[in-house]
Amino acid sequence: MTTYKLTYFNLTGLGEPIRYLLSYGGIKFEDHRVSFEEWPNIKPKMPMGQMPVLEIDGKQYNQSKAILRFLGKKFKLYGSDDYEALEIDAAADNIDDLRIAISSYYWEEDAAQKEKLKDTAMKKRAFLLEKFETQLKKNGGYFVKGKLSWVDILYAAYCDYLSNALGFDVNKDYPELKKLVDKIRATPNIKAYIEKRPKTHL
Ligand SMILES: N[C@@H](CCC(=O)N[C@@H](CS)C(=O)NCC(=O)O)C(=O)O
Repeated sequence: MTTYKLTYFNLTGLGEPIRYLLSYGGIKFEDHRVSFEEWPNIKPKMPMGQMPVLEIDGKQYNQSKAILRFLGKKFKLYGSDDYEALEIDAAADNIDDLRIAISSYYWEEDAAQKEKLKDTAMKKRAFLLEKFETQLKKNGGYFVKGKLSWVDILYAAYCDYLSNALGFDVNKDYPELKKLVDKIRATPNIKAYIEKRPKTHL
């Protein structure tokens, strides 16, 4: 039997979409969570010195989006043709633009710079979520072509991180996005994972 081991910090972040997707696909995996104290010893053992890393039968694979695409193909969640796959990829990059803006603000330590980055992140959120909300309305409640794809799962999984970083529900005032996230979190395998995962601040 193929074995899967995901190594990431004890956070949602970039690891969580992979955890959601593996759970969705009914794949049992070792959820290896590394503490910040352990990380310096583990870093040199990672292919690019970063996480998440998914080991499949002992072979390490890095880059979260590459892993999501691989799993998306495996679970038939990557559109019906190359054009749909292109739209799914674009949606994932649009969502990443939001994550990067919020993440840069959250991790900034200089108070003045943090204020500036907060303003940028809030503007980016308003702009992008308006666009995503319209996209979902046009696509029957999903990002692409009225059906579930890995990018919907990516978004739902990122919302844990984004909401915690902002200190409020990132989808507040965006009912279509909220509905999508609730629907994905209610999927039986993902719901079971959420119920058993460790509670983390981010
Ligand atoms: N593009 C990479 C980014 C990976 C990344 O930035 N990982 C961060 C955690 S979210 C990390 O390992 N940071 C610790 C370090 O760089 O030492 C991906 O999507 O997997």
